[in-house]
Amino acid sequence: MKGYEVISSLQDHIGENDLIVSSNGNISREVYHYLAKPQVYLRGSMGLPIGVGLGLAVMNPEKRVTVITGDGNLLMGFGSVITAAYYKPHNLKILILDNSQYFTTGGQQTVSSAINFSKFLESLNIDYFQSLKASQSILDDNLENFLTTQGLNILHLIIEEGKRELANIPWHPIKIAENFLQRFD
Ligand SMILES: Cc1ncc(C[n+]2csc(CCOP(=O)(O)OP(=O)(O)O)c2C)c(N)n1
Repeated sequence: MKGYEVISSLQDHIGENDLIVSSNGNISREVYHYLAKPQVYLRGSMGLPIGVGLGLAVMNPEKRVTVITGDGNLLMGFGSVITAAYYKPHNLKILILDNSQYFTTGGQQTVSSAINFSKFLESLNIDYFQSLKASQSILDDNLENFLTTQGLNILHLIIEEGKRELANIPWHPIKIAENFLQRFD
């Protein structure tokens, strides 16, 4: 299953109360094209989505914040997983879309396969954690639990390569922020 298929499946599970933060590159493009707008589409620097999502979750306890991150972004900002685990906001969900590569920049291999996610996250006492190969039945069985279980939740999904021809987000980062902030009016 491809990342954009996972992302478009999320649309059936989210509403006005959901804030989405997506990692830069292809994943932000997919979130822009396949989920309700506006969300926080990170562009430019890698490594930031979990830190941004943690801040949003802490400041907006009545909202549900879902971070959608590639494995490359996760690896670049791994410290933020530990910070999130320390504060354990009840409303933060982290969806890792792991294609074992930096797809956006041409498919260079990442080292995500070096991580034993279960063992690593066990030490952090994450409230909900699953590591699975993405498929429709896996999503049917796990997505709702992942999103609705109270606590800091992590769903690690192995995915196939995404769509290369997706158009870039037509909004400058300042416009992305302005559009997103209108949701708080
Ligand atoms: C700090 C930094 N280094 C490198 C890049 C170039 N770059 C943009 S997207 C990307 C790959 C992101 O990988 P991943 O998060 O796994 O998502 P995927 O592209 O596989 O969907 C890279 C290397 C960048 N934007 N920022």
